[in-house]
Amino acid sequence: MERYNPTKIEEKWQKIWETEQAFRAEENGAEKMYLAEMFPYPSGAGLHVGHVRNFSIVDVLARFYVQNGKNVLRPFGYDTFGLPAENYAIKTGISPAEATKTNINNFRKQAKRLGFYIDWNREINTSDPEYYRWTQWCFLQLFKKGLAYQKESYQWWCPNDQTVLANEQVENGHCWRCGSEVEKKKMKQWFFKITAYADELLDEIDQLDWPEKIKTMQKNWIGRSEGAKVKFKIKHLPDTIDIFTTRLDTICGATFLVLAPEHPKIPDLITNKTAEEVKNYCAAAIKKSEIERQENKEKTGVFTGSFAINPATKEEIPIWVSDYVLINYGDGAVMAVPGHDERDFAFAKQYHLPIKQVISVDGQPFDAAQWQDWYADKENGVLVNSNEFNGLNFQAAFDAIAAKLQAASAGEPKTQYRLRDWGISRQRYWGCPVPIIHCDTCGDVPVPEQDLPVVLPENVVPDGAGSPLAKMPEFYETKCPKCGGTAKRETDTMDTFVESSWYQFRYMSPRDDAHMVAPEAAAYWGQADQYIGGIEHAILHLLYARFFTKLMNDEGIVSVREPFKQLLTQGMVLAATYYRESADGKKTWFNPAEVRVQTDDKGRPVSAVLEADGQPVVIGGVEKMSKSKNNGVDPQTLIEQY
Ligand code: RRW
Ligand code: ZN
Repeated sequence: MERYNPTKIEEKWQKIWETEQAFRAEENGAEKMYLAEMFPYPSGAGLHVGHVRNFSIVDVLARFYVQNGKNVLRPFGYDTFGLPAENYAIKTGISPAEATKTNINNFRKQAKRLGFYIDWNREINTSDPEYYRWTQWCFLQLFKKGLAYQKESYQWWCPNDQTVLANEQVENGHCWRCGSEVEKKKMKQWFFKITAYADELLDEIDQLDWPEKIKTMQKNWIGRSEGAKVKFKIKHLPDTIDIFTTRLDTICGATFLVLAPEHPKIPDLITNKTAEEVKNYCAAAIKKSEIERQENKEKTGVFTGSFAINPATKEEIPIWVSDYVLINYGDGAVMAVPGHDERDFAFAKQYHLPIKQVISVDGQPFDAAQWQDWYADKENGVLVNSNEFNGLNFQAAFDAIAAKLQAASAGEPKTQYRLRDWGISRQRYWGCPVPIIHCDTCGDVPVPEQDLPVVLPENVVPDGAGSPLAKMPEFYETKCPKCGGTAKRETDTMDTFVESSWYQFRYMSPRDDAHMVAPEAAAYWGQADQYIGGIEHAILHLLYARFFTKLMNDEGIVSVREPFKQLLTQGMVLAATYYRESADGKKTWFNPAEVRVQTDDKGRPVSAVLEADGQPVVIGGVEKMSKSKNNGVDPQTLIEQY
């Protein structure tokens, strides 16, 4: 019998699919089915088998639903802005725009060769000005509502390269590029106010047909906690230190305060005697990463020299500084309750600060020599050593103490989130320009809508040292749209995740030059019925896409409040490993493409030989594709073979 020969058959059909536009989707009133994968960064290496697996799952579904009479939309596009493309340009000297073109052509060719069910009329590329003009337009709507704003925040800064570094570009406190020691620098950055949607983003998770694991990850990321805000009066000043706590019941056991080294009130608290030590401590702490600071190591800290008044006990308690407190959680200050919080306990031990028991569980003896897990028990404890609150359980104590503080204007119940506003500024070239003009007279002026897009100059090869845009007067020199005076264009570009937050809607009307999304198309396609992609995007991308959907729905652009009805996440692609071992135990790994495998009648591998010499190799385990095991497979080889 003749074997199925794909190379003989596929070419003919792929031509027919192309000329007849067989996979074209139209808004035709039939029952729709919108399927999408997480669109690729088109790298120079071509499609990875991980891409092929991801896109094949979508493909199978598309063909299945077509056979079932659904009107299937399966678009495709490229996520082209970002650091990898910029770094590739720095390395090769080829402009990102140029490299992107080549890479897209290659990706498209490979996707067509795979015969994917794709409506090629809807192809998008996020670095195309016709695409990102709508990202800019959306930014302007957010700016008008105060949902896009500028704020000072700490950034990693390389003093040698004069550039901001992303967290992942800092290696042990040194610049990944030049090796110089990096600094934290306070800089004005653009933010999207995702926290304004924290409650909705959290509450609607339960309605999604998504894997439970992903839903939990999103919930934890948003991290809502109910607690209270408390004002501790500073003893020698008409001012307070504000803290957030989820354990207001333990306030009578707060024996000291701890501030983050970045806390803005530290300069008011230091004394002649403590100033130098505190300043040195803060300067060193600010250089550490958050991860380093949160590690379970010996606590360090320094006394400011000042005291605060505990509003529940009226006791004077010392104000300390320690790097285990982070500036961007809560108010960058905690009331330390060493009797009932493990980290505060460790800190109190280290510096011989008083440890006071205020919760008792079943009369068990409290031992300040060693931490016990039940000290943190919120369910079973009642208050002791807490004056009029003695004997109350958690909730009763919380309510009574909150009422007392509220009456004295010293605190109130508060909901706090782990989620922070989304910093979208990048002092980088290869991204969507922020459409703002800075005028000395008028302040931050939005670029008028009719002047969009603010086009990113394309013939630029970045050198990695600072933003090229900030060095291009032909880009930043401009006139103020309000007063006509000399003004400066914003040179920050946006985080790549901004583009990928709304592309699933642009697919609905990719060539519309009057709308971000055409209203009829938005109404018909609604949301993606099924979205498929890697687990690495479980938190940020999916959260940002959900946030943008809510923004766009509030603007009346789309008809839904969630972007993806159903979600399928994929993990790693695995492959067989093959090796030979030399006498001294050194292993040499062979790529599956170089190996011929003999199988038994059930198709199970029994032995393998190297094609090159016909000699046996050992069949190793099936493992995650990696360079070290040499088991990566170029999809091109597989396409040709199968
Ligand atoms: N452009 C972004 C992106 O991740 C997506 C935006 C929506 C933010 C496994 C999958 C392995 C990846 C190895 C290798 C994602 C892979 C899709 C791989 C696009 C997977 C790619 N672009 N899953 N993928 N290489 O080009 O998870 O075991 O990096 O769903 O392909 O990946 S991307
Ligand atoms: Zn002006």
